[in-house]
Amino acid sequence: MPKKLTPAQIEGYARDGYVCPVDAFSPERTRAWRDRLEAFERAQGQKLTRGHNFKPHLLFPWVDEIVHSPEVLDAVEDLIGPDIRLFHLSVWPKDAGSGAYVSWHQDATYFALEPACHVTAWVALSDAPVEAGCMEVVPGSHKLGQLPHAEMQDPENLLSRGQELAGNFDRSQTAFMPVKAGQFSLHHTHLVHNSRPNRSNDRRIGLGISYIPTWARCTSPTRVSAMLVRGEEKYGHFDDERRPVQEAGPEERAFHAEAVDRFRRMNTEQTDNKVAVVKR
Ligand SMILES: O=C(O)CCC(=O)C(=O)O
Repeated sequence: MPKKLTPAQIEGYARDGYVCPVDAFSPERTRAWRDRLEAFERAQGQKLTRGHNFKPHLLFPWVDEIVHSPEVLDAVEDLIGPDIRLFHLSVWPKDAGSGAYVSWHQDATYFALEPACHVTAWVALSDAPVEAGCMEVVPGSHKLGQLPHAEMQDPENLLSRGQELAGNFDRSQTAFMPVKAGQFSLHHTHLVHNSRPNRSNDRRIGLGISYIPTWARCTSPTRVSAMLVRGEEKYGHFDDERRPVQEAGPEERAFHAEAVDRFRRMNTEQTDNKVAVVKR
């Protein structure tokens, strides 16, 4: 018996590689989280964007609340079972009218997960309609397995390595995944997807939370950390992550820096799926 998703949504995920939208949080609760994020950015004098957007669940108790929430985890459990680790989390902000975009890619490309079974819950902290550059996907492409990627050196591309699907991949049949603040979408790690620049009047902000079953492992030489968020741990494939207590306190910052460093090292060790580096 599924905990949150309908049988049709579970079938849709198996067939198409995504589910969208799923209701989760009230507009008020979601707005309060956005306000916390933007207050932190103002205090730091820096926006959480490319280069500063990894693993905020280790810094902010309010992000910890989202990643442990039954509203999200019940749906994730319906897809990958009851024993769940949070493998990675990126904040995806696009200012209104900016050129920021995300190139066509598959999430699995630099994750070294065996098997490639992770699911990303993209939780909207602001409305993300089509004009704001919500995600766009190629339905069913998750069945193709890992495809080769090139790396594009383009500062507007929010992907940390500028990775982009190589070759002439057929993108004539795509679907958008618009979500309202407080809703989320789910997508498979091999689903081909991108997102275009934000042409709306508001900032578009989402948290891409990547969950894995605890039995999945990371094959990279660098051992990475991942947070047990539900169920039991029997495998020891990851080092545990510390839950934040104080907002961006000294212990939180130190743990976060070490975890991000290890994650980036693991990332750069993945060269198998890369075909070229291209300047734009
Ligand atoms: O936020 C976006 O536009 C892209 C997010 C993404 O690529 C992901 O969550 O895997």
